[in-house]
Amino acid sequence: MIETSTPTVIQLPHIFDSLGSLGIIQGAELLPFQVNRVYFIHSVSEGAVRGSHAHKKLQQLIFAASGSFDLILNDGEKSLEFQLHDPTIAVQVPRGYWRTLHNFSADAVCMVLASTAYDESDYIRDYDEFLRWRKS
Ligand code: T46
Repeated sequence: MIETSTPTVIQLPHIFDSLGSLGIIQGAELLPFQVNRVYFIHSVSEGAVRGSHAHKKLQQLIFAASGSFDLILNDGEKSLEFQLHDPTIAVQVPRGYWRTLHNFSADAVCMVLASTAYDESDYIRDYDEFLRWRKS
């Protein structure tokens, strides 16, 4: 069985004042990994489902910088669902979880901080292969 840690909800520090809100992600203090890539998903087509894959090594922090979407994380046996709609709340995604993102609002911006550069060989895009990998 592949060893992974558990997805964790993290409160992102923010400074709120009369001008608005400023969120801070200072990697070493908040995350168990170094951030080597940041990407974001926006203008998602109505009804689109994104993700539907797992990563063998990649760790991520995912949050809704704007709008809302649902994130489902599956370890091959059970699923956890997170409704992300608040830029002060993020989910730390360990390696080895099948993720599905759906129910995007029109204004949703999905921010992802990732532990490694893009590497297609880190992806498992077939669910049966994912189940075999988890059991290996
Ligand atoms: C994840 C969810 C939340 C790149 O060239 N570089 C990159 O850094 C990324 C992330 C993607 N791409 C290419 C690969 C595909 O040709 O962009 C295209 C779309 O990627 P993908 O179909 O993997 O997009 P999503 O939204 O299904 O998944 C992405 C991430 O891949 C994944 O790590 O967790 O966002």
